[in-house]
Amino acid sequence: MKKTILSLLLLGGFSVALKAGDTGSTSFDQLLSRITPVAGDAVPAPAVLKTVLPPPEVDGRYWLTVLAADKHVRTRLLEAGMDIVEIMPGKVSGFAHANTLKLLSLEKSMQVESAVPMAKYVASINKDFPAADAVYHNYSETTDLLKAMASKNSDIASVFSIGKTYEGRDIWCLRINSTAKGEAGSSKPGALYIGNHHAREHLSNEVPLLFAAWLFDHRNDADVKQYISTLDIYIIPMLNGDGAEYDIRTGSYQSHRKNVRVNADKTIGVDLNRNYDSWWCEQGASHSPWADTYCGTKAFSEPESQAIKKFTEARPNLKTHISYHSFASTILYPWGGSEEDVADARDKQVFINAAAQMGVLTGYHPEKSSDMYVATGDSCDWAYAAARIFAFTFELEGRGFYPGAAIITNAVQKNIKAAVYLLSITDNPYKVLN
Ligand code: 0X9
Ligand code: ZN
Repeated sequence: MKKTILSLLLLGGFSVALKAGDTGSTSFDQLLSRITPVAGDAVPAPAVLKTVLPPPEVDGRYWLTVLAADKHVRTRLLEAGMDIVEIMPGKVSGFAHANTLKLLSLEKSMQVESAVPMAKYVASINKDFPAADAVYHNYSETTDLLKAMASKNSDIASVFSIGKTYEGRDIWCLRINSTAKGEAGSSKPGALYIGNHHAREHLSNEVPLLFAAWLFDHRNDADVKQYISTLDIYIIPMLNGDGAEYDIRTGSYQSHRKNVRVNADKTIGVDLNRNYDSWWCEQGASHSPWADTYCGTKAFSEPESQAIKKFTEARPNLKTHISYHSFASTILYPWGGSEEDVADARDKQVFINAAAQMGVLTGYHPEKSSDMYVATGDSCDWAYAAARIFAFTFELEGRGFYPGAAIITNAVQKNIKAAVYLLSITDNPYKVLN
């Protein structure tokens, strides 16, 4: 038989479509109304792809579809170096290096149906949440919503980038302040909410993002109005946009925790919550690049943690902070990197009292961070040590990193109460001692 390459199908451009029911609304109630409970077990099916893909820029492979009538052909394909991922009637698809493609094109009995360069393949596949979790906001949807909210509330809100991620995405910050916009300084007491240090903890983006939507909807309530006019409120819902996108880019979750730095050994990622300069990499962290708790080559080696450092140091008015993670239903306070309590007895009591109160509001368990485990280099230890910010790690609820869409409404509603409580003490956290 003649050497046959039936077709080389190169996929063209790919654009992210609005999800069904997405009206572009910024209203909190409408955003929540898009969330329909998922019946049964909300944890999605196992990943279809068996391989965790490296980012396209470090990959010289193709996504191939090759005619394969039976297991014997499949065996030959494996011998030619193909990584078979999907077996379909009469054909298979999978990854293959350029050399494998060359071998197959010389082999008369092999018929390559399509060969898509890796970069195009990665750009073309689903690149979004699995359908059941479509209400979660990916990077572009998060960006769009932040900008839409700021533009609809331009008298009190602005959006600016605090820096770029490893892959060059903007790290967006929504600011709510009735007098200062963008990066302009303010002497009003500041509250900072950050989500998504960890890529797979997608609920940790939803909570601060929808808290922002709620604040705008309730901007005329007496208490909210007062916070907006007297405080400097910052919301950075998706710190690790690269990781969040990496986690969903195949349409099946990749359980990715870290950012997407390509390490010296070609493994992917640094754990951003081990990369801050607070007893960096002494305990509960790893120097091994392949480890999920890899602390990086030095403190603040990563653009994402550097951006938070720069942001925080430029704003001495910051008083309170929540860093959202998932999942343990806990509210954690320093120290996390030491079994000691914070040295200042008043500060310690502020942490205990405020965490207890937010525990009542959420049903989460308040405790010292290191009571969960000792881990150095986390963001909240650093924020308190470097700037005396009353910084809390919230481990949101869920039975896993992918708790499904149905969990969002409840998680957001209870966390709004705690987030508003934090605003209520931001002018003077010590009032919780009274
Ligand atoms: O390990 C972490 O970074 C956080 N848990 S997670 O499952 N979201 O990864 C907890 C951080 C709490 N801080 C310390 N114990 N130091
Ligand atoms: Zn986390």
